[in-house]
Amino acid sequence: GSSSASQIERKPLFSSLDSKDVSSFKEILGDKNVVEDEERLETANTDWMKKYKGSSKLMLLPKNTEEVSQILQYCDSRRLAVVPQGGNTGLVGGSVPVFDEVIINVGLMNKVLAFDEVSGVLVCEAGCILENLATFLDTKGFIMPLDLGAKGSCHIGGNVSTNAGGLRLIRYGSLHGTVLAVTANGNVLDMLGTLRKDNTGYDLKHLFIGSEGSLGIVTKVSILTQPKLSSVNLAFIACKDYLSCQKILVEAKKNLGEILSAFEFLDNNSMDLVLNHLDGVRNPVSSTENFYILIETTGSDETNDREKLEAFLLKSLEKGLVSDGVIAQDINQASSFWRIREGITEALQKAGAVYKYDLSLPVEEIYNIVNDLRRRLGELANVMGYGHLGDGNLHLNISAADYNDKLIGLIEPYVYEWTSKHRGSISAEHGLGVMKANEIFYSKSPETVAIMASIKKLLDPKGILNPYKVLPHSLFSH
Ligand code: FAD
Ligand code: 2HG
Ligand code: ZN
Repeated sequence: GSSSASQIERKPLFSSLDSKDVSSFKEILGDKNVVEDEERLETANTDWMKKYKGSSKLMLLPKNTEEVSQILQYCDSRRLAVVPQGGNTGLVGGSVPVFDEVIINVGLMNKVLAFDEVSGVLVCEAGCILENLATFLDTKGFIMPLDLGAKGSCHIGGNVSTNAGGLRLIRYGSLHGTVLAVTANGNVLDMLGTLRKDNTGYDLKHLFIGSEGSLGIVTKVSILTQPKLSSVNLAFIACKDYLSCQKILVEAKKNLGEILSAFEFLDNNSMDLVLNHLDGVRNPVSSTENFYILIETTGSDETNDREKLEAFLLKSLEKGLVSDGVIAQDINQASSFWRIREGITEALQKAGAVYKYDLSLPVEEIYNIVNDLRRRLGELANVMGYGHLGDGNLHLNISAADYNDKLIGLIEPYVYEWTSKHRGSISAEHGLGVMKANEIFYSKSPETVAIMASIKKLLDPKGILNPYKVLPHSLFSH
């Protein structure tokens, strides 16, 4: 288990589930959607990394907003703690119970409710799987404004609740810009607008975007999608040093700006890991280098866009910024390039124990922390750096044979202090979950956290929504 999660104690003020509760839930949801089956609970109690494990005895599967509202009212009256769960792909232990919290999974709420082909606004239920939405939109000639490696399992409600970033943020911005509204519960708050502009008071939906299930359950989402453009190109390039990576980023923004749709990087340790642990993957460029970059462009002028990317690559080669590079010839080759970048998380999982950090840092500092940590850990672990370079987001991953206190002691608080010193964020896109709830002060001032705690108390006075997550436990001792 993880060291920080195992130091938490169950709050005695929460009730324990009894048979009367189970009958009440069955009355609300019907027998079938009140899950007590041990095997299904084992899966739902365990996170994607198999690092965090709860001991919930019950999972509830509501079919609509009204049912969610009834369950939450019941839990609130009984002071039963709950954990909202989506696709359970979160990487900070936020989506599984810490103790015996009732799991509420909105996976049955998976209908598209409306799509407007003029505005591109999609309205759907929170349990829709991201990839299914993308497939639906494809038939209409549109794309989702976000894309991530977990698309086959993660829910749009989970994406909104974590304010997931991913591979397209550089182009379409964060969900704070694209999600038009969410409906959250306890009391049903209907914020499901489809307007692009609406300045009538505080925009409360933003509180729910990225709140990780601590303020309410998102049941519906309305999101601005983008027209699917005809020309998508992808370059995979190799670079000798980190300084060149930075220069390529600056050049790419300058020369490809209006068509740039992704700028991702990985170091050679990450590449090695993927080559060793995933089947059918090979290095697209002939040479082994210290860094690899993926540059994707999306535009509407097929000849011009491709020539532009080719010219960019050529110029970068001439300038010596790039030592080798290829442009994908077709969709299959493009997906094989993406497989390398998107497969790192899976490869890490196969390689052993993973210590995962998700940092925002000034771009020029990003690789310094990787080098510093490598020096610090020496032979004890394999340190990998990769991520969304175009957004200043480093995924710092440390792979070792097992989880042990010695290693944790060398990594934390070192990584958090380093990040804080450079005014970075200790969670760029994955959230705080249970892993970093107590570390929030490395990135937020006490005054800010105090206001967050007041908002939490206002919307969830009994603290039943996803306890032990997001905010420090010390703030909610009673
Ligand atoms: P879960 O994991 O089930 O839940 C995540 C959090 O949201 C929990 O705190 C949970 O309580 C809460 N929650 C879920 N649904 C609801 C709801 N309906 N209402 C209220 N709260 C809810 N993340 C990125 O940002 N960018 C990436 O590029 C990225 N790539 C990934 C690649 C892989 C291979 C994997 C395994 C994960 C990746 N992630 C990434 C992390 C994860 O996929 C995202 O955080 C995703 O948004 C979580 O969605 P989910 O439906 O699985 O939510
Ligand atoms: C990604 O960008 C995800 O691949 C996962 O955010 C990162 O596993 C990680 O650290
Ligand atoms: Zn990421």
